Amino acid sequence: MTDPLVGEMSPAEAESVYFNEYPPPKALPKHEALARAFINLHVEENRRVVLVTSGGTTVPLEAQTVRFIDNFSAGTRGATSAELFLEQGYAVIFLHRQYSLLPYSRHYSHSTNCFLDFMDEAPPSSESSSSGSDNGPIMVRDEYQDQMRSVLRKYRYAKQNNRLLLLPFTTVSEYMFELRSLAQLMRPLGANALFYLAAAVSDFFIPRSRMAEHKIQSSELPAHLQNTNDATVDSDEIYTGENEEEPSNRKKLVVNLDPVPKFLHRLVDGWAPEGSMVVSFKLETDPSLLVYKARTALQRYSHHLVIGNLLSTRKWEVVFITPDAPYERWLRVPKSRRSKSISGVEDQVGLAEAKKGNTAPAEQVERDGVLDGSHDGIEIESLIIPELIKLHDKMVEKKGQSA
Ligand code: 9Z3
Repeated sequence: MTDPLVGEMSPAEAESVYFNEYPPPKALPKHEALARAFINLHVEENRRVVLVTSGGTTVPLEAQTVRFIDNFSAGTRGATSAELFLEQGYAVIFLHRQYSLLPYSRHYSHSTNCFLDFMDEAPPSSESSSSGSDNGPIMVRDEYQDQMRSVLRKYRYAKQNNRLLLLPFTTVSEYMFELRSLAQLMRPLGANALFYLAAAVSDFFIPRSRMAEHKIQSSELPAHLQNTNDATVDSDEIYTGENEEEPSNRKKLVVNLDPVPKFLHRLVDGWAPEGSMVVSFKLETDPSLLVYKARTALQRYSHHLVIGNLLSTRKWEVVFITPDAPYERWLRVPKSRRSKSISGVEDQVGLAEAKKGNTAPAEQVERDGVLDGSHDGIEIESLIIPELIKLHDKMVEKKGQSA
C-alpha cells in the first residue's frame, strides 16, 4: 500500500523516507572516495567541475532482478556534452548508466561500424616474413586515421590530467544515492560547480517493501512452493488472470508504482553547493507540452536553466528556458548541417516522429532564428555547451562581485 502521507510530506521528509527504504549501492563508498580525491584536486587548482548525468535509470521489479522497467536514453547527450566541457577546461564527473555511451569511446562503441571495422592488418614486415611469421601489426585504417588521432589525443589528455571521472549506476535508487553524495562532496567548489542533469530519470519506482525478492512467476506454483517465492508480493500486484476463452494457469502481472520524490528540490535547496549552477533537462514527446512543462519545472525548483527537448527532434533542436530574459530560446542545427551518420534504433524513433511533423512550431524557427555551426554534420551539443558556459560565466562573475 502506498503511504497516503507521502504526497503531503516536505521534500526533506520524502527524501529521508526514500533513502531509508534502500540500502546504499555497494559501490557508493568507493565512488565517494574517488570523487572526493577528484574534487579536492580541482578545488586546489581552482578549476570548474561539472557533474554530467547521462543515460536512463532502471526500476527493478524484483530485488534479485531479472526484469526491470527502463527509461529511454542512449547517453549521447551526456557523453557528447562531457567532451565539450572538457575542451572548455572543465573537469567532468560523468555519472552514467552502466554500458551507455561514454565520452570519446562513444565514437567507436555503439556505431553501426563495429570497432573492428576501423582496423586492418598491415602486411608482414620483411623481418617478420624472413623469420617465417605472417603476422603484421594491427593498424587503424587510413580513412579513420585523422579522426581517431584527434579523439585519442583528447582522451589521453583527459585521462593523464585527471579531468574525467567515470562513475556508473543502473537503478533509479543507485542514481539518487550517487547524486546526493556527489552533490554534497562538491560543496567546497561553490560557484565553480555545475550540475548538468541529462540522465533520463524514472518518475516512478517500486518501494523496497513491496518488491518481490525472487523472480516473479508467470504460472501457478504448487502450494508447497508458493510462500517462499511470492512472499513479498502483494496480492494486488500480481494475481491470477483467468482468461475465460483460454483457461490456463498463467498469471497476469499488475505493476503498481509510487512516484519518486522530486529530488531536484533537494538538490537545489539542500545538497548542492551554495552559488552553484543547476541545469536540468525536460524530455517530452508531445510538442504542445514541452515549453509549459519545462517552465513549470523551472518555477517549481527555482534552479537556473531547464533545457527542453522532444524525443523525436532532440538531436537538432532544444529550448533553453531561463528565469531571466529571453526566458525561451530555441537552439537549432540547420537542416543542411544535421549529422548524416544517423544510426541505431533510438534514431529510427526520432526520424519516424520527425517525418510525422512532430517537431516544434515553425513560427518559432522564424522568430528565434538558428544558431549556426561551422562545418557539416554538427552535433547540437556544440551549440548547447557554449551557450550554457556563458550563463555559468555570468553566475560565477556575479558571485565574485558579491563575495
Ligand atoms: C533528456 O531530456 C536528454 O536530453 C535525453 C538525451 C535523455 C533526451 P540521449 O541520451 O537522449 O542523447 O539519447 N533527459 C531527460 C532528463 C529527465 O528525465 N528529466 C526529468 C523530467 O523530464 C526531470 S530531471 O521530468
